[in-house]
Amino acid sequence: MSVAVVPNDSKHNLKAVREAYYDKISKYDMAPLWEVLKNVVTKEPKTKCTPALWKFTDVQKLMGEAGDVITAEEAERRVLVLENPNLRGQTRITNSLFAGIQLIMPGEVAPAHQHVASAIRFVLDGEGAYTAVKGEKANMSPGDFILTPNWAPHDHGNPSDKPMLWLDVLDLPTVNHFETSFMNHFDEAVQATKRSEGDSLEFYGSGVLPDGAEVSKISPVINYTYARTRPIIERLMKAGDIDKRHGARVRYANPTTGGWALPTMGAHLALFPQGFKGEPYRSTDGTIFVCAEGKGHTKIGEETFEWTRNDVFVVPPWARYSHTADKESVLFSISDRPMQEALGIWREDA
Ligand code: GTQ
Ligand code: FE2
Repeated sequence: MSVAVVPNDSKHNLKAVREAYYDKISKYDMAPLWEVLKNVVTKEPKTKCTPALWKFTDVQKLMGEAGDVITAEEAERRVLVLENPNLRGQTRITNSLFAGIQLIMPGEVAPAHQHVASAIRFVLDGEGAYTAVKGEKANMSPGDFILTPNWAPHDHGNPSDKPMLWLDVLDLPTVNHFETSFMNHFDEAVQATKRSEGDSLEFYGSGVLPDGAEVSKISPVINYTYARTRPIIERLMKAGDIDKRHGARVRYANPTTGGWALPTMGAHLALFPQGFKGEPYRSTDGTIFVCAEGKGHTKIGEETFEWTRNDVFVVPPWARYSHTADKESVLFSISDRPMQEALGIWREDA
């Protein structure tokens, strides 16, 4: 060891000695943990994500203009990314999830491809466009929750006479965090479908399973339709099964395991009676909400966000929030909770 000459232990000298030492170790690609320890092992979750809300009136207008700027075929996917205001340029709504609004005009096709990132669609507006997933066509209606799991071939088409708009949520930032992205295009823009519309929901979502059904982390149900799910939250509410924070809420489940529908993203649908004043809640999973019906507001930290049909908003990890419903309202929500649970790092503060 070299003999560092420290004539007196004045603060100034100590600082100079340390700086010199840091410069020296830097040449060996090393750095002193003690200078950054408090930033990397924080007492509580630290997030770069900020609360934000996107009004559907704005989305609809701006998306309509996107239809004039580019075709779905040219764009491959005509999507406007909902970028968290504190994560601009990073193509994400939270640190782990991507969200975007997709538009497909009458007669258009978004060609078949597959990728490692899993996607979900939550249908906002229009009627009669479809997404085809692993050989099953899912005709889209508002409120439908549609899965496009990891590596599932998928294409979208709109044979209807109305524009079709939906929310996409993908685990892209996480897949890219792990640097594990692959993707593939198919020669045929539109995949051949082997199953009838709604087969997967009937086969797997009816309390029975086809004999010998494989148990998988990925739900075999392609489309959890609003027509099937909405009456269930209505019954829950009528039965008085209303959580003080979350309302009358169901979890979209994988019928082969009872777990989440996908290993990376978990979703719920909640009904609030008119006048519902939710108690505050927080959890470590930053959560994306969509108002499927009604009108209300959500207090996130010190800010209040007013929402109505098809507005999208995001709650950062560990931010305290509470919902209030002016009318009977339905909120869809999705987060990275299954990933956090799989890693044993998910926490809530009830
Ligand atoms: O619809 O296949 O928003 O691959 C981003 C990537 C949608 C899609 C997105 C995609 C898609
Ligand atoms: Fe895709």
